[in-house]
Amino acid sequence: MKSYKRSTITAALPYANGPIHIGHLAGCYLPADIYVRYLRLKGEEVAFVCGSDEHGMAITMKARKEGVTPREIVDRYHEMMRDALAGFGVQFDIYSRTSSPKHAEVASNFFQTLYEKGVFEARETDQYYDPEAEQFLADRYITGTCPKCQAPGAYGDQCEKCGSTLNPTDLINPTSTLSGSAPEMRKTTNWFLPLDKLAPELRTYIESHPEWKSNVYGQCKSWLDAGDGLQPRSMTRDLDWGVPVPVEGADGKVLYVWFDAPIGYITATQELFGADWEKWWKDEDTRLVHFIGKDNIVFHCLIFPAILMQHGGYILPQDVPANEFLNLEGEKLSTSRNWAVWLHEYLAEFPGKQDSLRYALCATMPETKDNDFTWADFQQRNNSELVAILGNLVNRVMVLNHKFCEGLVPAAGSAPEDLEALAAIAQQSAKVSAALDAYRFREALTEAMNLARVGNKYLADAEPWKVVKSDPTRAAEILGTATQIMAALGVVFEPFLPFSAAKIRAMLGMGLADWSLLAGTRLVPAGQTLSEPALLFEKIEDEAMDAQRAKLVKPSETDSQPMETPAIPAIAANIDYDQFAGLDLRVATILDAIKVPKADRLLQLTLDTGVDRRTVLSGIAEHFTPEEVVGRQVVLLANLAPRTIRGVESQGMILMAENPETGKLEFLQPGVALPAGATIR
Ligand code: B3M
Ligand code: ZN
Repeated sequence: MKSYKRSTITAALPYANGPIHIGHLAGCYLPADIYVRYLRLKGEEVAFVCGSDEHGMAITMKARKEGVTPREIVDRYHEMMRDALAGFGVQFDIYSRTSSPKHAEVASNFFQTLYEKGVFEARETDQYYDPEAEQFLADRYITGTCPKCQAPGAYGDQCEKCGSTLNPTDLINPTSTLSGSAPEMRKTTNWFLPLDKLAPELRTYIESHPEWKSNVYGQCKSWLDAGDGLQPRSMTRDLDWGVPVPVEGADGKVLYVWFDAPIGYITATQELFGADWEKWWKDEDTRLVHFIGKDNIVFHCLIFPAILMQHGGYILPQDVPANEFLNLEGEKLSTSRNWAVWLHEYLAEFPGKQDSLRYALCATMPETKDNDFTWADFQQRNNSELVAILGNLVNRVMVLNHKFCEGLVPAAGSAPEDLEALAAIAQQSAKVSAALDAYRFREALTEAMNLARVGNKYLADAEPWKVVKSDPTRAAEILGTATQIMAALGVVFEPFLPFSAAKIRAMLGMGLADWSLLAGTRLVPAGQTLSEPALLFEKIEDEAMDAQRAKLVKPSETDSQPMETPAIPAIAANIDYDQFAGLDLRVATILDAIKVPKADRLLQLTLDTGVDRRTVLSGIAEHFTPEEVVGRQVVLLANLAPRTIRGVESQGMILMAENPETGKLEFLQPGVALPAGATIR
């Protein structure tokens, strides 16, 4: 591999439209921070830049939903995100923001350079325009009926019901979400980056990096190899929030957020280094690495490199170690449903336990495929690994040193078993290095923990607490050996568990961590004074985990904001009578109801159908308690094919009406009490 002098490391600029959750942390900020800390421990020159992405639809939609200005939104979340990431020890050299005047200047100049080089193709297109709101409508601002599945409420770019990708013109009965009026077609000019023409150069670039993670390389190749190849993409938008397009005749247009956001990395670097910034972006001896989530791959591997190539004078990303997605308790993380663990809440609820979450997230990091975070796994990793392995070793060494060695570091031994244990320091840290060099964070963490396991096994076998009775000199040698392993843990865990590693080093009176120490076997000098043992990790009890799981169903702060006037869904496409006649709808009585464990939305109902007794799972637990539903008459779709959910077979479906104003579900009930089994036609 080519050697390099320095590294510019970036982590994706999070949209300033909401707080940060564990998916963001595990996806890119944690791996980036681990990697940067590791490079710094090796004494390498690193710039670690990040900041808030404050432009684009993500921001304007949120502002509209809350009835405030985009500025209010980005100011609120910029601070929140910055503080949450800092709270977890993510050590950026700068955390900037893209709504700054400086960034507008840098991004604008970039655009202008490309414009003057004739890179862009101006294209006139037809676009929906809302005459009442006097605005062109971005895809997300248009809803209508999906042409594929007939579901109402599909967006201009996608139907969330059937997942189809759409164009706004595909929608049946399009409606502007800004004013509720029917949009009209108008012509507009935008500037396109001709990715189709740039494809050969991009292909050469991508194919020069077969060493990239296979999920990243594979995604790039599939974009390049797609049937119709790369398509020109507009780098400007008809929108009033963003960096104005610095071209005549572009009034009311701003730079596409994915044009300006990656340039935000460059702006941040300029803010950090002033006049000295260029070597971080223009020197062939600099390595540029982007940490991102998988949904950002095309932008960092194809579009941003295309922009950099066309500008000229810039290095290209040398690696883009993107992660896949993290799920939570078996479901996709969702901001709008509040199915998430928010970093600011974790920091408030588990003070001093940042490393527990860093550890659990690193251990379940979605490196090559989507992965699941559960509180049970978090608790188990904290209690059985951090407390029982790492914490236990450190605590034993400290307590025994104080008890038998007057609180001073004893000299390590040189018996074969001592040397073998000490050799594990270099062996394990080499494995950690190799894994980190290849962005295999989970493996790196496992190998670091294995060093603590070596230390525990060594102590358990050598039993200094017994040996001390007959041979105090030997007992001191054993403890001296174990103390060096503890010291190594204070270095090797620094990238992963920075708070705890610093405590370990402080207990031993060690200075700053330095990876080169791990090549040796004497990391702390004998005779050095130890400080008092400090608690590294605490056991986490079941109650705390139950409380976290219970929180997952609570409607979010953002969801309880007054919603936009609800859209009454349009009538779906016609079906014929036979399709209707196939439904066996019956009146049934709820005999019993219980909550389904670990499924916060489900009630398990026992029904009397007049014909039989059966079990039906119903997603109504957020709306009704079991007590509230027992005894009710309901309408049951009785001939729906049974489905097994959470190990329980559900034999039918209860019909519910959804109140469009509140989203609350209500039962359908016959106007008079009827015998169970009555048919509905
Ligand atoms: N803000 C998308 C995201 O948060 C976007 C990343 C920008 S990186 C230059 O997923
Ligand atoms: Zn659809």
